[in-house]
This record gives sequence, structure tokens and C-alpha cells, in this order.
Amino acid sequence: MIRIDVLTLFTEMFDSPLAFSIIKRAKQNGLVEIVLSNIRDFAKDSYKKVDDKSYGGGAGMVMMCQPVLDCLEYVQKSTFAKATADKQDSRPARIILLTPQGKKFDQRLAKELAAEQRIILIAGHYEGFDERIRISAGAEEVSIGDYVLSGGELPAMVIIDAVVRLLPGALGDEDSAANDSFSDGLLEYPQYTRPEDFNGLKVPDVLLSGNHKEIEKWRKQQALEKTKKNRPDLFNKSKNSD
Ligand code: 58G
Repeated sequence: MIRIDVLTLFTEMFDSPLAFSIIKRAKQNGLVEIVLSNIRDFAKDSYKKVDDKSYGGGAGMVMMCQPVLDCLEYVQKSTFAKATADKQDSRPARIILLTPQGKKFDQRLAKELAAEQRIILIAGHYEGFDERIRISAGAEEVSIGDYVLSGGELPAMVIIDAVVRLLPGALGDEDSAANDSFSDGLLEYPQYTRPEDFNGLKVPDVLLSGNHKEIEKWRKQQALEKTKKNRPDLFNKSKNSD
């Protein structure tokens, strides 16, 4: 069972997104264990201070080393969350800082993380992390896209969702994940369900033909067209562009 730790100032933000659908079922079925820890619990002073001014000046506050790194040390030394005779969980973890400066998260990284035993996600607020957090933790920086958010919690949830649905047994239908967009470097083909005619918009004849070869050909063609139109970057990288 993979264990995902999240270090955050707002543990309650995770309650609802992790309580539904695939993630809920994956937790119930023992595919994943998600452990939330509050960085503020590790603050030393009576104000529970976790941020401070940036050396060199400039607007905004920076997450301090001590509370984050003490919290990290605590979860790394912790026992198995689902009491396995109080044994220490010493499995090596991938440690990930969610920042706009990170390498871009994609389906390939999701698959890589789904093969790990332990992942530790660190979600910050304010204007960033003291750089020594990354260095001391041996953390990698990951970004879910080129935009700035008020906190790393939503990116952490995005990563959890993308990873958990890839765990064997999470989707029920075993080849659902193999058919995902990006698994062949292209976007998915358009899909249709009942009725055959919706306000005069008909389901393409080929999909009703029962001719599996023709259906496959049509879908591939549609996938190529959509990728070329919406994602020229992916199209040019795919082996179909030549
Ligand atoms: C600059 C600004 C550095 C991840 C904010 C660090 C986190 C976007 C992403 C921060 C994030 C993303 C403070 C708030 C990280 C911190 C956090 N925004 N694109 N914001 O994955």
C-alpha cells in the first residue's frame, strides 16, 4: 500500500476532495493511505509563527525552515499510520515541494509516483519557501502548470488524484488507465452515448456500424485532428506528425 503524506497549514482543505469517488474507494480498499500533518503544530513560539520576511527585502513572507523541516522529520520517523504493531515506516519517500518553479507535472510523472512506496507532498503558502527547505529535505520541486496559486494544497490534491487513480485496482476496469489521454502521446477521441440523435446532432454512423476496424481507424483520425488543433506541442512530438 502506497502512503501519501501531506504537510500543510490547512489540513481541512483536503477533507472533501479525498472523501469521494475513486480516492474514497482506494482508501477503503487499502490501496492508499493518506496522512495529513499540520506544519503549524511544529511552530516553536507562542504565536505559532511559520513565516518570516524575505532576506534582501521585497514584498511578502517566506515559509521558515524549522517548522517545515521538523514536521517532515516527524512524519519520516512516524510509525505505519494503520497500526502495524507500531512498527516504524522507514520506506524511502519521494519528497515533493509544490511550487511554480518546479518541473512540470504530467502523466509520465504520475505513473512514476504511482510506483513509489511513499510520497511526501509539502504545500506552502505566502510567497514561497526558504530555499534551505528544498536543500535540507532533498526535495524535488513540482509545478502543476504555469500559474501562481495562493497555496500548494490544490496542486497536492491534483497530484494525489492523478496518482491514486493509477494504482492497480483503483479504477475497477483494469485497462481504463491504459486508454487515458496522453498514454499514446495524443488526446482522446470524441465519445458518444445514447441517444443516437440529440437535437438533430447524430452519433457518427461508423460508431453504430459494428465494424471494429473502421471504428478504430476513425477514432485514431479524430484523436490526431483534435491533438493537432488543441495541442500542437503534443502533436509535433507524437510519431504521427511525420
Ligand atoms: C512563488 C509563489 C513561489 C504551486 C508562491 C512559491 C504552488 C502554483 C503552484 C509560492 C503555488 C503550481 C506559495 C503558494 C507555493 C508558494 C504556493 N502556486 N503551479 N503556490 O503548481
